Amino acid sequence: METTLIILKPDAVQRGLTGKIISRFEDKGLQVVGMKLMQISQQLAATHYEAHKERPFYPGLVKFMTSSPVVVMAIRGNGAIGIARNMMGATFGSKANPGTIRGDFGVSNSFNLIHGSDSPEAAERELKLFFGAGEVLNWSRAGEVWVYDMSGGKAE
Ligand code: IDP
Ligand code: MG
Repeated sequence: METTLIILKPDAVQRGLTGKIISRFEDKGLQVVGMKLMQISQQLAATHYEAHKERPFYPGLVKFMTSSPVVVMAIRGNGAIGIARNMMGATFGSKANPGTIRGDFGVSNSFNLIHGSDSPEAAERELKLFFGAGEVLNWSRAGEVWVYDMSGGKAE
């Protein structure tokens, strides 16, 4: 099972879209194992986006991400990192396909509603940045056996 970091960005919270977006992950069958509303500090935004430090959009990105509360989520499932990225769609709503979160809920070339880790290495790093010890819960879903085929002893 993979766990990925999802951030519902300030525009998603301000536009009242968090419930709809969370529902998409639940409907898909992915499991929410961590979730909180928080305001991202300058320091945390800088660390999280350090790979983009030299990009022209970086100052605006940090300003946007720290401007208003976000919802951070840890989401788990087989292949959860790639599944979540596909559900998010292309980086901007103007280009993202219908049926994706960015494609269905946004039109901007800057505000884009959601972040998702793009690799197992990124997920591990980012989950540690946003969740402290004990904030990601290993809990059993009652309906797990109808989400995955468990007959072979593992989730398929
Ligand atoms: P991703 O979120 O789809 O992985 P990245 O290219 O990794 O996209 O960029 C990280 C974030 O930086 C984007 O989600 C978006 O918020 C912001 N960003 C990327 N490119 C631009 C741009 O050209 N203008 C404004 N913001 C941008
Ligand atoms: Mg990225």
